[in-house]
Amino acid sequence: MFEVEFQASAATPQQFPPETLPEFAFLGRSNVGKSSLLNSLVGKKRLAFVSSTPGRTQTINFYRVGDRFLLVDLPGYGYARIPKSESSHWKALADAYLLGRQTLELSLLLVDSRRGWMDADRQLRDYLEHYQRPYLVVATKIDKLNRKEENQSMAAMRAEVPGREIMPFSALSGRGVREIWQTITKSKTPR
Ligand SMILES: Nc1nc2c(ncn2[C@@H]2O[C@H](COP(=O)(O)OP(=O)(O)OP(=O)(O)O)[C@@H](O)[C@H]2O)c(=O)[nH]1
Ligand SMILES: [Mg+2]
Repeated sequence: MFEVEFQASAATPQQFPPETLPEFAFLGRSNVGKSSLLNSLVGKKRLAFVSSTPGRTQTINFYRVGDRFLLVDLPGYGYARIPKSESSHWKALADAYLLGRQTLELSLLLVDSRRGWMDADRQLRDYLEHYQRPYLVVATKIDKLNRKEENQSMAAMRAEVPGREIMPFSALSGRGVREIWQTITKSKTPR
């Protein structure tokens, strides 16, 4: 395994660390499970901060995996109780990162499997499509669904993005960790 280390926390684009290694970014609504996925991937329970209160991660946090790549935890969006000023801050920070970052290799767009696509997810998906940014869709908290619900939910989500793979994931059972890890490590760069 690799040594994993917290690298930087950025509240403004000026605080982004230098563009050195390829980066994999975790995007999704507040509480969808971004930090939990990141922790599962690296096998550490408490690397990225997990909270039952939505909207806790307000900065972009960078974690270095060996000398191979960075995993990047973005603040959640779409949480109704976040004031307007903060959501425009989110947008400015996310724009700077998603559009400006030269080393961004792939975004993982997380969608809660119980809810499926929500408007805020669709907006971000359209945004990534519009700017032709590569992304992988991950359906989170799949452990909360039974087999039938899972089939329905995955089918409904896939119907909106024909031809695109959606990976089911659970931080609880570890399902999907290997597939997502493989997608990251085979994605061009890692030596
Ligand atoms: N059952 C289940 N619960 C999960 C899973 N992933 C995350 N959770 C729970 O969902 C809540 C939110 O998880 P986080 O990983 O903090 O979510 P986040 O997307 O980083 O949230 P923000 O940083 O607030 O945007 C926590 O209570 C987690 O324990 C999962 O796969 N299964
Ligand atoms: Mg988080």
